[in-house]
Amino acid sequence: SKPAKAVKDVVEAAAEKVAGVLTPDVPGAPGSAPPTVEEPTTPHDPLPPKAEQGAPETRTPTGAKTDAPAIAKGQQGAFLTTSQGARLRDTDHSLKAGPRGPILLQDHHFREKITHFDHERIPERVVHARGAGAHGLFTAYGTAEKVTRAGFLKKGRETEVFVRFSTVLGSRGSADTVRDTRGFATKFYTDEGTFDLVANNMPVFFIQDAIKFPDIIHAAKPHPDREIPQAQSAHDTFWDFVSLHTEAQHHTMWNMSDRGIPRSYRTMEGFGVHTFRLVNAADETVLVKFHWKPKLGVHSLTWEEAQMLGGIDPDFHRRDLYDAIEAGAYPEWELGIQVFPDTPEESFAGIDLLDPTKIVPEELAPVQPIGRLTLNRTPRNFFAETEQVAFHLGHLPPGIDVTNDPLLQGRLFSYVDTQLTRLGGPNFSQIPINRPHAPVNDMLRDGFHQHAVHAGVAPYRPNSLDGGNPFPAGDDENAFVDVPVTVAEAPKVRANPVSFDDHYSQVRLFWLSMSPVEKEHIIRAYTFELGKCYHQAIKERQLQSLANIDPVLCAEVATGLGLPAPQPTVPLAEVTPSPALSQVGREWPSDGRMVGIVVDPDADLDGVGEVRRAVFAAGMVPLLIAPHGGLVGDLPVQRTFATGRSVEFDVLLLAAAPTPTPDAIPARDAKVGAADSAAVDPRVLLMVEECWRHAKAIGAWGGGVTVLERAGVAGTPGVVTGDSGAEVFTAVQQLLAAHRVWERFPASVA
Ligand code: HDE
Repeated sequence: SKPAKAVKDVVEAAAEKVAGVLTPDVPGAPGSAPPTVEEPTTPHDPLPPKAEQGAPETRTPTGAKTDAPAIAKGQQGAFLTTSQGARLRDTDHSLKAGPRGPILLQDHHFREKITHFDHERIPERVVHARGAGAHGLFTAYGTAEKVTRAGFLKKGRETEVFVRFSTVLGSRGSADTVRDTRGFATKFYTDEGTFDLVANNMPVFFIQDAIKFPDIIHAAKPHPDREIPQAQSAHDTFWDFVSLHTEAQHHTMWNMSDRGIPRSYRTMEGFGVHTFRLVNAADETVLVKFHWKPKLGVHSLTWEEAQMLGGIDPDFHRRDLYDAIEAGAYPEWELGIQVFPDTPEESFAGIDLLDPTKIVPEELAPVQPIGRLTLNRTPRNFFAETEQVAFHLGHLPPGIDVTNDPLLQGRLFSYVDTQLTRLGGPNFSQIPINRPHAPVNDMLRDGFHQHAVHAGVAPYRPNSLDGGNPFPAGDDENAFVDVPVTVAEAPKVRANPVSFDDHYSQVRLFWLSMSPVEKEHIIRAYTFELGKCYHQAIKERQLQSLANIDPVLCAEVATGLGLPAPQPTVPLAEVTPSPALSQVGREWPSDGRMVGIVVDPDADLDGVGEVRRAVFAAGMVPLLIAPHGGLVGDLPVQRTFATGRSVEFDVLLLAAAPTPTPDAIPARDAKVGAADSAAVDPRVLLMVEECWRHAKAIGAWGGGVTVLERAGVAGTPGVVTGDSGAEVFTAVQQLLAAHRVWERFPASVA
């Protein structure tokens, strides 16, 4: 037929055209000679060495040095496009068969948009799911040079870091201020390979052997049937486990202490927990424990503040970290090491250094500062950085090695393994936040989410085809050192050393190192948590552990629970308290603190302005609290009586006695709307009451003095008045050195 002939003509014409394009000397082209296949008889010339092998970028796109616009922005250009770069006319309506018809399968934009959204979430971390991260810089003092060859610890060296703080038990969306251990994981992007110091804010752990980790976590996570309680240890399964598995008692007491409810990530210490082994240039070794010491001091919330914040501001710690960094108040820590001789016993002053339930008191082995960490940049994208960052204890540069601590050994397996599920495969080190800043020259290939376009044909050793590359580093080429530690000839066993059997002496040491007010908090925490348990046998069993730690502690908690206090079943340990463990009774710096200032248009606004300037000059943050937003006089208001609550301030200053506004909730004794000119806004009274109860310094001048009187706190400890704001601020600043007005907390134990 005619159409069939037309098709034939078109096909023939096209074939001619193609034949013309293909030149005859191209093998296989029409008219070319048949190819000859020769077996190679001589080796190829080796390919030139390839240091990088087209491996992943060695800089993180979020690092300061790569702020190229294309990377800095998620989007490029003005117009909305598909993921393939085709511009889109409409992203608000799906493609339908008529305005009232069903959506067409054909709508590629709809499907791409919804499919991508459907897969936006990855599994949260099995522990430490809730976290906050920040970038920073580590500067070495050089004081560790004698004990380690690690280049980033040489004097003056600066290394970029990323830190992720976290709680342990809660899900990604849980509250920040729950009673829990905090993670403090630091990635040092050193030029000799990444070093991850995956630490906690407590120096001991619940278990001595990694094989028990699923047990403690299953016990502490919400109950499997109802999935409650969230982010808490105050429930039966947790106390069931720790009362049966008494090596957990030391860590448990740290959690019950004020360390379990930090004031801020900025006011937490960090601890590597395990003992590590450092190797110097002469291959000499020492054993060390890592410590982070916060510049702002070690501070905690009160339990009531922590509970209130869970509702008022569940993001309290995350917000605090980001606000501080973005305001230029960069949080700082000193990294320090306790150094011990590397003897075959691996112990110091009778303390087994391989037992992660034990500390070495700082009084016996001082923490020697080796460098300073400054956090100076918040993440640009939470998911890309904070969520996708992957830490691993085995990320070690030359000069830092591990020990046989059985908890550490197990962690060396777990951290890579968990990323396979969480980050979807073995190439997670190519994710920008995880990319080393040192050149990468591995022979790892392919796998899910492979982003590198590796060159070369021989990712194996030995090879001749890639010129023998890459080569193992020789003795003088700074390779990682596996210290050839002698492993004692011993039978293969599932057992612990005998020294691991002491579960109580260091808990007693911790308890006896606390000030009376800290002891009181510990008693209340145990009483609260056990009071939340339903099973009598669990409470009784935990009381038995407390009896073995200290009879006074046990008796106080037993009274609170309405149970008899048992007698100890082990002799009480003779211990020397370690004052370094206490947060009370020391002089702390006051910078970084939040100063709430209650004002209204009748306040002494010149005085308030002066105080604001003084607060800034002292490195603290002034927050004006007023009946309404906007300005009071020419001063900017940060909080209103509706948005501000006492819990975010370390100090409360009152420059006015604001009368109630119509939106005020009636307080017990306030007559809202009454013609009582002395009536103070009940929310301001509540603020004063709460600050007083939480032992915070309170100051007032001018109209503010009336509020103190109405709240009934005038003249009590830590409540100051004066003729001017400046005078009052100076007085409260002095009170801040103790963090809180501790004498307001009654302590029943000495
Ligand atoms: Fe972890 N831990 N852990 N841990 N850990 C994880 O790794 C694990 C332990 C710590 O912000 C997981 O990537 C085992 C001690 C921090 O991303 C997982 C054992 C210390 C973080 C894991 C321990 C820590 C983790 C979950 C017992 C303090 C958060 C997600 C042997 C020194 C890191 C992940 C971040 C996270 C395993 C005990 C600190 C499952 C098996 C002791 C700060 O791999």
